Amino acid sequence: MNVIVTATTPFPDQKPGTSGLRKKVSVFQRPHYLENFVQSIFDSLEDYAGQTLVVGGDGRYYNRHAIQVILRMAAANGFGRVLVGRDGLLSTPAASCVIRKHGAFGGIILSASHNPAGPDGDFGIKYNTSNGGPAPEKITDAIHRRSLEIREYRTLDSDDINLSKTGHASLGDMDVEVIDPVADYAELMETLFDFDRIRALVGNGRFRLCFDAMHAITGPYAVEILGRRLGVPADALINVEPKEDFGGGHPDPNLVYAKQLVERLYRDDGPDFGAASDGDGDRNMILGRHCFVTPSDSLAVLAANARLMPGYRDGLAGIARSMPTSQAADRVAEKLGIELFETPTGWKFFGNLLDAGRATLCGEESFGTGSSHVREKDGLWAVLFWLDLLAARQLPVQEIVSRHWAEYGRNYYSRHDYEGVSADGAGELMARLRELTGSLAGKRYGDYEVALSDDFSYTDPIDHSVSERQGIRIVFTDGSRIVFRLSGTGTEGATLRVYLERYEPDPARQALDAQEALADLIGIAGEIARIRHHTGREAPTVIT
Ligand code: G16
Repeated sequence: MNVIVTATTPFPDQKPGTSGLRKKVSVFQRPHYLENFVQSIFDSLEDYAGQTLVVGGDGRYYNRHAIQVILRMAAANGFGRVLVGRDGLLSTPAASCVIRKHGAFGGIILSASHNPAGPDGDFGIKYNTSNGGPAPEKITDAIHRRSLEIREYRTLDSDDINLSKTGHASLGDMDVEVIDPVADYAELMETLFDFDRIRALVGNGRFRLCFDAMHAITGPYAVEILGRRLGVPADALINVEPKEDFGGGHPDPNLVYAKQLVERLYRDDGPDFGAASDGDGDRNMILGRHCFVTPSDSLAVLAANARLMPGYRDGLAGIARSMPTSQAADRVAEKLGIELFETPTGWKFFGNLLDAGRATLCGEESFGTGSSHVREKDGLWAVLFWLDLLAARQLPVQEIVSRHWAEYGRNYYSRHDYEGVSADGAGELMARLRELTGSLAGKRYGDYEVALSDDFSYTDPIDHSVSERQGIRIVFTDGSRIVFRLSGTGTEGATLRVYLERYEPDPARQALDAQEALADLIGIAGEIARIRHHTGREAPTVIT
């Protein structure tokens, strides 16, 4: 085996964010940049000689090149086997599934999630551990520390491997197995949901749906699972051909970026059910005709109905949600008499709870829902869950949601994003809020009185690790909340996120438009944080 040791110097900016290292493609293309980070990952791990690594990505621009670099470096660093998706493809939840199913040591996932792709777009890389989940902070911190002192990396002098066909190849002493990226995942989905029941709904001649893969990774998964295994007609699956630049789009399944799908669902003759997934297949958006289900409500509805699904027939151990996610799921947990966990933003914080069997369903306002079946959020899983739910309850989406609100109350919810603002301005805004937190309790703003305000800190109930400064919370006496935090996934300037929530128990007052219902809180948020002053923006860039 011809190992080459290359001298290098550290880059100062390789600190993983909310979900791995995300940068512009041009940054990753700088000489040694990718190699430094990959070697820093390997250097932060122990005892992996001869072990199995899973590698795959969302197929965006630079995926092909990066996979070959990682394969060579994995061989040179002593891994025994790599499982890699055909054409270098693996959705994020499928990668998690493959790591778990094949007992791999860990995995490297190449994705910048929903961020645009192409030579001028974004790229990303993250490490997942043997439980299939994103590396916890302990490991990402170690990777970062290593990246600041790295002096050399190891690679092989060898040609690219042909990844276009499943089968085996050798790279030095390492076995490379090219696997079907969909098979293991599809098999797992069949154990969780009643495919016969979904097939009957989809084929009943009345029910119509539309799934939008946004030219990203879920295309092949949707074609196999929704199309071939469940009988969804081909014209109901749109943008299913994965493209390196996602067709020039922004594969973020929300009301702004999944425009084509939203327009279809808001037509009077639109489909009964609509859904979209993101660049790497872990996010989802759920729509009914003339109806958008917020991710927070989706988590609550799925939790309340979980026992209808074969995979969750025995009930849920607990529910976990990120702090900024609405408290809708809390009410379901209370009624079910199960634990509810409030974690910082980032799927990695659910890992310990899932591993310990304390939580079964998890969800985040950022269009992420998932369960203990893997250790990532899972877009297509959520779509199948909803389809099986519609099949079991035989009600329209809107009706399921309004009956849920009537029973539990409605948590009006919205997130306002100020994207690409100046990092200095956003930093000042947060610093000022942090100073204010101590003095806000008891203050009145119109009808609202502040009950509590702090910078959220989380102590993991399993390993007792502490994560501080996870977002400013302003909680009012009626349970309404405003949360401020800076995104940890952007690649340009800063993105300020403002999360707004108001609880309405009265069914007669649950049909307002969310922005209308939250108007007072939106005004209060602007006033307390002086958003216009610090960001120079009159309005948010994206409202979801
Ligand atoms: C990632 C994380 C999520 C997080 C989201 C938004 O999702 O896995 O846990 O909620 O980013 O994070 P932020 O608000 O810091 O931008 P994804 O789909 O981008 O991998």
